[in-house]
Amino acid sequence: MELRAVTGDITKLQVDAIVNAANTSLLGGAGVDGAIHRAAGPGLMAECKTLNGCPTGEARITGGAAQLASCYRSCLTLALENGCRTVAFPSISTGVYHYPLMQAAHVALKAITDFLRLHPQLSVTMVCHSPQTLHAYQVVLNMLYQETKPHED
Ligand code: AR6
Repeated sequence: MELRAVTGDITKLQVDAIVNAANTSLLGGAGVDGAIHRAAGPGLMAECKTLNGCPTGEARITGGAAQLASCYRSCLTLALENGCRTVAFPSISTGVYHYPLMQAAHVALKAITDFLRLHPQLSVTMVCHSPQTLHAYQVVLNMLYQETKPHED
């Protein structure tokens, strides 16, 4: 099991799946969604048009994928079902949607950690696009790690 937070551009990661933070139409937007569509080219939009949107809290997978906790779990479930072992997430909902960063980090990392306990073959990277985002995810990662560490008397 591996869970880490790094800074960078999610479109540049060598992983089996990257997760987008799209709206319910799945038909493109700004932020990480725009970056992923620019990197993927027009084929991704063509595929998204066939999906008929995605309700909040669910996930969809394309060739090139809250209810925030459910959204992370849905993504990881889909990744597993599709044979992906390494998955990169952006900080979903904390850009255009303005979900409070620390709360989003806590929801995301708790959901991912719980999932990875059951599926330790998965390796997850949180790709943080700004120093503030990376800081929030590192603080929460440390906090969760302290909570789960066995007590030393
Ligand atoms: N790699 C990693 N993270 C990135 C990248 C990148 N290349 N580019 C931006 N981010 P946002 P949301 C970060 O706004 O809040 C769109 O219009 C960004 O700095 O992309 O879930 C959709 O179509 C922030 O930390 O997603 C929806 O309508 C994080 O990704 C709506 O915005 C998420 O910011 C979704 O809003």
